[in-house]
Parts: sequence; C-alpha cells; structure tokens
Amino acid sequence: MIKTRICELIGIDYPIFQGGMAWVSTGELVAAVSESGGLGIIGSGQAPADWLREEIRKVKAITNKPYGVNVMLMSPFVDEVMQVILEERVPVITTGAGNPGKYVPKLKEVGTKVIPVVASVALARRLEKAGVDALIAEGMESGGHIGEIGTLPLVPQVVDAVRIPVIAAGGIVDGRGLVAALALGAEGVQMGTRFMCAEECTISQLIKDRILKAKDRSTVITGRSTGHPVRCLDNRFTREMDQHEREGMLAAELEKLGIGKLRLAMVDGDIENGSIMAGQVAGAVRCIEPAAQIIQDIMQSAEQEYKRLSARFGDRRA
Ligand code: TUI
Repeated sequence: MIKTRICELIGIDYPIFQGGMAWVSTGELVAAVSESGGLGIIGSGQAPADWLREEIRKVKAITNKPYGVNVMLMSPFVDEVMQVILEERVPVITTGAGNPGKYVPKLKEVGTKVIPVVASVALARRLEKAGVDALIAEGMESGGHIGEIGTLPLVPQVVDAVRIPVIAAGGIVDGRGLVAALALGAEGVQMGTRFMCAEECTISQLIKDRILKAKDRSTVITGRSTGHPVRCLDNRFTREMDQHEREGMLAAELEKLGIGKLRLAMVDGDIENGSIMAGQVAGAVRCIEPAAQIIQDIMQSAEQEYKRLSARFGDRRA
C-alpha cells in the first residue's frame, strides 16, 4: 500500500490529486475522484463566487469525502472566491498563477489546508515560511499556465528546500509516473490531462476525442512574449497566436485574443478556435473510463512497477 504524509494530512486513501482545471473540473468530476479515494479539486478559474458555491454544494451532495478548490490568483474574483471558501469550510485549497501568502492566516483559522502550486524553489521556500501545509511542484510538461522548469529537475530541488510534503505535477499519467515521483521525494502526484478523459468529466466529447488522438508532440506553448506562457494542443488558435507573436503583437492585444477561448474549447467543443489546454502526456491517454478506474489503474500499476524494480534492483538483504 502506497500511503504518504499527504494521505494522512487530508484524509484520502490514495496520494492522487485531480488538478483543478477551469471549465473542466466541475462538481461531477470532483465528487467522482474524491469518492474513489483521491482528491477531486474544483477549478474555479475566473468564475464568479456564486458559480463556485454551487459547485461546492454539488460535491457535498454526492460525497462526504475531502475535496478541494483551486484558486487562480489572477482571477478578478479572487477575494470573493476566497470568501466562499471560508464560508463553505472547504477542506483543501490549491492555488495557481501567483503567491497566495496573504490569504494563508485566515484559511488556517477555519482549518482549510493550503497547498499552493509552485514552479520554483524560491516561492516554495517563501510559502513554507508563510505556513502552508504542503506544496505542488509543477513542471512545464503540464497543460495551461506553466513555469519554465521541467518536473524531473524541479521536484527534487523543491523537496530538498522544504520539510512539508511535496506533490509532483506535470508529465504524470500512470503508475510509472507515481513511482517516479516517489523516487524524486514527492509524496503524491497531481494529474489533470488524464482526468479530462474521465467519464464523469463534463467537457465536450470533441475535446476528449482530440486528446485521445494526440501524440507526444501535439502540445505547443503560446504566450511566451506576454510573460504568461500556456501549453495547449496545437490547433488553428495556437497557430494564429504564434503568428501574432512572431509579428510582434503587444502583450495586452495577445491576452485579449485569449479571452473566452478556454470555454470555447471545453464547453462549446470548438477544437480549432478554442484553447485546448492539456499537458505533454496527452499522447499517453488511451481511453475514456470512470474516475474510479483511473485511480485503481494508477495504484495497481504503481505497485506492480515498484515490485518489478525491487525484484530487479532491490537488495534482498535489506
Ligand atoms: O495555474 C496553473 N495553471 C493554469 S491557470 C490557467 S487560467 C490562465 N489562463 C491564461 C493565462 C494565465 C492563466 C490555466 N492553467 N498552474 C499552476 C501554476 N502556477 N503554474 C505556474 C504557476 C506559478 C507561476 C508563477 C505560480 C507562481 C508564480 O509566481 C508567483 C510569484 O509571485 O512568484
């Protein structure tokens, strides 16, 4: 049985987080993941507070198990979203795209566990000092808004810099990834792209089909010149953005062209003009299956992989 400090800290059976994804991880998927023993996380993105409260209530109506909310710190509604989180006594929050330090004391007061996503050692150190409970070290293999360091170099450097538990994210899709993350010193994994293809995920079927068709080189990074690089599946939208960037379009104009494009992809299923944020593992997602099956498959194959490694390389005297 693979159990770590993170399982104990938040009361989950398996050290698997379903990454909070705007327009993707809504109440249905989150409840299914949490009910299966992982941690489902609502992606609040740039949604208003009322929307979030409804999704939280959906989850609470289906499961009594712990769940989380991801707060996108660049959202114009971030303060109202934090207020809903405090009022609804959300068990766990994760944060992305910024430094959540100023919210930590109030969240801790109501018992919400705070687990920020970091893409650098410097921010990891600062947030441990601010009192967060754990960290997610996310490499640039991830989908969506990304940092600059790959998961393999980032995770051990963050692990060595802090004492709180670290969860690895970016480029993880199966049991081999979980064992690799544990080898790097992480105590769990966060996965987004694979859960996009969970049966309970309510995104357009056209997006799920597009992920199943993806290959290893199907993702690209756009928006480097804006300071907010984003990884998505290659399509008409990314090619147009790329051309605008090469022609020197200003950051503000580029950002304007991105508005509404994530929803256009995930909800409306526009696979050419929408922004299909997904990680480099898109090429390794094989099928659409229930969230419970994804979690069982990861845990089973991780244990198998661990046994294979022990039999091949383990010291039998140990
Ligand atoms: O946040 C994410 N992934 C996201 S957010 C998102 S919505 C969006 N859409 C367009 C542009 C920007 C956002 C889609 N995907 N992942 C977590 C993450 N956080 N990755 C990288 C970071 C990060 C980056 C810089 C965290 C902190 C940071 O610096 C903060 C500081 O003050 O040092």
